[in-house]
Amino acid sequence: MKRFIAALLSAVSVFTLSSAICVSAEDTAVTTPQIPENAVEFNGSFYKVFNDRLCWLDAELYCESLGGHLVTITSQEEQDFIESINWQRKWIGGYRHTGWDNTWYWITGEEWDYTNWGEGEPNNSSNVISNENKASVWPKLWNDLNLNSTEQNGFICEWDKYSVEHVYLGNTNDDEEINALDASNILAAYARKQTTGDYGLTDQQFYMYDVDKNNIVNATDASIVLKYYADIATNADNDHLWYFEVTVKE
Ligand SMILES: [Ca+2]
Ligand SMILES: [Ca+2]
Ligand SMILES: [Ca+2]
Ligand SMILES: [Ca+2]
Repeated sequence: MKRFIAALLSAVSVFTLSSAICVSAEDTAVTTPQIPENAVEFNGSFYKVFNDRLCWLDAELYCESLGGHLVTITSQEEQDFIESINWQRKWIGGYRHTGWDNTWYWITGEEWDYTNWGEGEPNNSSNVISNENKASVWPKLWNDLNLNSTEQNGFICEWDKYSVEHVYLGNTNDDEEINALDASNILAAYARKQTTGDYGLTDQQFYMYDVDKNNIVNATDASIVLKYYADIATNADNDHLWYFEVTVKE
């Protein structure tokens, strides 16, 4: 199962559909899904076609501002569904990573496995504008286009299946308890950082270890854990202090 934790504590930016030229990303924080009422459900995910002519990046930022992303088409079934709701040229969430290995990726990190390119595509060129590294449906088969291409006339957002879960911030070892072991794990990560320059934590672990959300894992986080542990020990009702809700992508 594919899962990641959306950072609810992040500031949520407001993004409007007024922009026609590609502008920079100011805040791409993942936010709680705000799925439009008229989005269409398929296989647990929701989809909506937008007919606004944005550049690829602005289209992705708009989807993100609603807690979604540009559609990722990872199976023939999903492709068939997209064809059933779209009869125009639209951006989708595929891009060629020109600054890395020059191969194609989905914006969500899903496996780039299924493809549905049109004949001769991706060709990284057209008679309109070159340097094509963003994917579109054209309207069915895929075509690579330039980021700022005006050859398409909209985009498709997707919202994945989410559930809301309670997470214990400070719980470093995926059990059901916050206790002294968690504090010592936090101190160990802090010590690793001091000696090797690296916490040795995954992004998700870092999120759990950094209890006070100041982007540093250190003794303060461990001391907060110990205080909460003491509170729980002396007053069982206090364990609700540890819950916070996160949206979990399934
Ligand atoms: Ca998808
Ligand atoms: Ca092309
Ligand atoms: Ca624990
Ligand atoms: Ca911290």
